[in-house]
Amino acid sequence: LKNIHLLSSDEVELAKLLVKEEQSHVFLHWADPGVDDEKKKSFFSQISILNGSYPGGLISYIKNSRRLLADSKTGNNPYDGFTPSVPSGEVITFGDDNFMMLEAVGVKQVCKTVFVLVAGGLGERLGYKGIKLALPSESTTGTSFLQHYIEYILALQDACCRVTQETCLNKIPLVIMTSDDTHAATLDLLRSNSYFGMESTQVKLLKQEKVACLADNDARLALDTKDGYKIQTKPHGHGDVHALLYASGLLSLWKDEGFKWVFFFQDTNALLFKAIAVSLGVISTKGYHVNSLTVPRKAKEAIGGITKLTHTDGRQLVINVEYNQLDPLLRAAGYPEGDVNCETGFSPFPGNINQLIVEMSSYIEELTKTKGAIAEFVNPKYKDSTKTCFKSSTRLECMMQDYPKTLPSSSRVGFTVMDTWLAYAPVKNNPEDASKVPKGNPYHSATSGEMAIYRANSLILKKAGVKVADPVFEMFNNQQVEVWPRITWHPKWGVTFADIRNKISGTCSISQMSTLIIKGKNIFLKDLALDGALIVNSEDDVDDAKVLKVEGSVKNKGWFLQHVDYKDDSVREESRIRGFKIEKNEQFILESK
Ligand code: UGB
Repeated sequence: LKNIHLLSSDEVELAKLLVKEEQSHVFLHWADPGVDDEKKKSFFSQISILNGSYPGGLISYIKNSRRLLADSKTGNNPYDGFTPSVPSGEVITFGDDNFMMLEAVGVKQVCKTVFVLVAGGLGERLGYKGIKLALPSESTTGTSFLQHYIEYILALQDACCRVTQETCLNKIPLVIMTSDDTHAATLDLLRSNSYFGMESTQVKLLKQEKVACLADNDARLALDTKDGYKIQTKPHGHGDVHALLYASGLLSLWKDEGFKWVFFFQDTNALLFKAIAVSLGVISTKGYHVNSLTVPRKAKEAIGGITKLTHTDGRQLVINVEYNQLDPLLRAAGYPEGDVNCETGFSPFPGNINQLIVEMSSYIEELTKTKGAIAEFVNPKYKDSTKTCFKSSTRLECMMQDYPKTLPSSSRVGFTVMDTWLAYAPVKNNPEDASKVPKGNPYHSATSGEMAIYRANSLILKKAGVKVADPVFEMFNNQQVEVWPRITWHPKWGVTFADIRNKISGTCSISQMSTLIIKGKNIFLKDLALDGALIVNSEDDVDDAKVLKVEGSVKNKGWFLQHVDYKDDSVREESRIRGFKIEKNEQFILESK
């Protein structure tokens, strides 16, 4: 009360509400007026951010925390009353007739799609010093994840305009959710690279705020131990993206401009755009409100499992059950072995890859009801089995894939299962942790993420008729990986399989030691026999009619993967975390003039 004159009337109201919610401990130690006044003001600046960025405000956050902490203490299972079973979805086989049909339908939907990238995570498991979006997705060109994503979106936009015979009036919007940990570096990466060719107005950054930490089961806010005028905060999770989109007011504007779909994706999966057209084909032909993209999942793999849940009261929903919850849920439901592989060698529950497509109108309708609030959870680490004290403060969390949890049961929530090699190879684990994943499970490291790009591109060209040599096995950073020829192309060369197939003719072959980098759009491979390194560059951005034919035999000493030790500080971190760098011996460069 002695300090009341320092506060605005809104702040006084909020302070009263906090005291009523048993949070007076955050004020009790305040010094007399005249001492630490600036700190007191900044305390309220922080409080007003925490209050404004949570749907329903800080008081709702405290009430929700108390409820979830009580559930956690009594061991209430959020899945009580639900029986899990294996759902059925649309299974896609790359390159077959159904795939080609869906891809052709889907590519026409691209210019009606808003792309939303969640990139607020610090990437603690990877331990890379920079933001993950700045990490090269592969080493032959050094293209960063963000550059790769933007170039894909632009190429998709171009492909859509070509097939619909329209010049799209709307440039595809790209929203990037950042956080205090990633915002400045993301903006800097965009600005210093001229938005990688995208118009700056196409890109919208929405910054998520952290949430208050909780000190005990009564949801008392945790004060910073060094600065008593600060609340400890931690990330709330990728589920914030829905509340931020709702609060931005952008959804209705996009709907009015004719956008129909919102596609959510995460920060380090270089393969994800290879299946985007086909996934849009699925949602538009099936009339789903939500299409969740999945891949076959190894039991206990650290990705959620898409599960059908049937409640004793008859309710049913198809939803992601996070990896740490799937095993206990199955055991409790009478599967004594829990999360195990079935006869296919995979878990029967398809793996969530956090790529979701939602239909715009129903999405806006739902967010208008919920304001974007997503089902939350709390995961306190207790000191002992009495569950009365925490080892360290905790907070509520939420996940973007939980969006369907609040949808009415009439909603059509579907999922699409795609080949892992085509759609999913994230970079999440540091070399040491990756080398310890159970045998047969994916590493999800920078090494495996890069090798997956070469494998996917090799398999796509193989399917298009090119004789691509088989891979060899090699160990990098204690991870055994398949090494295919290092084939990369700029997305404008081909964003659909139909496009790519049209650019290959005759008898083409690529040996295992080869590197092929295709940088232009109108490049056609005919009777190419490659045994070495070949870089093809055409200036078709300047002259669309320009065509470059790549024919005949190319043989040279090529490029090699030179092993590096991840502990060797003299090597760049970007190379160390994958366990190799590229040694360029000899290459042939073909350019259209
Ligand atoms: N992210 C944010 O933008 N904000 C945050 O507060 C946190 C993260 P992680 P996670 O596909 O492999 C998810 O940490 O959460 C962004 C699914 O829940 O890499 O452990 C972050 O920048 C899981 O079901 O993943 O696991 C990144 O882009 C499974 O699908 C994204 O959110 C798993 O991803 C994911 O964050 C997976």
